[in-house]
Amino acid sequence: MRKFGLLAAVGALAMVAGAANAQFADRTIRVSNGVNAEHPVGNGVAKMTSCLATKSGGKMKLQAFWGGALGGDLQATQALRSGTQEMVITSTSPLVGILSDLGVFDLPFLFANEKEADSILDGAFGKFISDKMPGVGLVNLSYWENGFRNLTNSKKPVAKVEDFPGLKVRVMQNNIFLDTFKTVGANAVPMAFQEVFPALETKAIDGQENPFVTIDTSKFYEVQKYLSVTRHAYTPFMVLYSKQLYDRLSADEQKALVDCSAEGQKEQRSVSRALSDKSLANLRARGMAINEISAPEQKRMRDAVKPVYERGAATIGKETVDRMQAELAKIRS
Ligand code: KDG
Repeated sequence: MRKFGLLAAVGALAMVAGAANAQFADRTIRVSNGVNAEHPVGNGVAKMTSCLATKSGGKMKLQAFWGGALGGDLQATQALRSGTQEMVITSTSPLVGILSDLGVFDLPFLFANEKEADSILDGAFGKFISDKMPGVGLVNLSYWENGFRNLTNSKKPVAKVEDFPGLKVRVMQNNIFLDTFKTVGANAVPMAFQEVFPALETKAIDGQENPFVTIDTSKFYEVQKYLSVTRHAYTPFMVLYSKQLYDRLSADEQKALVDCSAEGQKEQRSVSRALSDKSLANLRARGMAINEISAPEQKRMRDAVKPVYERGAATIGKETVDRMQAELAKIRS
């Protein structure tokens, strides 16, 4: 036993010494997000924080700001580009004004399931998009999961295409989402995430769309009656770092950020998927009227929004859309 204890002590010393030899400076890294700390992004940030502490000997710390405290996704991302903030975990959708290719992820009914999403994001296509980020002043450390989006509203169940007209639905500030909801006849209203709850509460809008986990942790059940399981889009999160601040880090610090964001990704996706069914059950328990969409009606919805792909390619870029379609065809073959 004594020998084992001695070995463990030597191992721990080596690890601390290893961290001490590596180039790490004392840093507090501000990271913001639009959701609340209870969202699985909180689990991912906690994992990333402990990973950085281990790798840097306690020198690299994350300071998390929740609920859009440092501004919405787009505003925080612009702060990264100007070098006034280190990190943001943001949906890709509000960033299409910075890099229009990101709109590819917003194409309606693009992914069938999380497995496809992971294969695309963690494979060649995800790298193709990440490689474009330094050109707009950003470094994508990894993709985390926002998830499959579903429609909520305060007026009626939505079970078929004909139920959308007349609904005032908030969407992210994104041309593809605007086109999708306008194409099915809804009155689509672009809005930053932080404005959604008050707008629902005052009935300035009838509905919004988000994954179950976000609807649950943002307490939309307090101001929404109907939940329709549309799964109309899958939104990734990007774990973005300011390129100008990233370039000032040592190679060891950069590697620690990339490796620990990958650790955070595993944790965040796992918690997001484990929590999704629990969130749906909680939304039901909170009194939401929940309806599925029948297979024939799902097909009618998909057919109705097919023109969004062609119109979207004009802004996303045909090469990017074609590359995505080719990658998906490979995965599905
Ligand atoms: O920061 C990320 C959140 O804002 C995220 O929930 C964005 O899905 C989103 C929405 O609907 O704006």
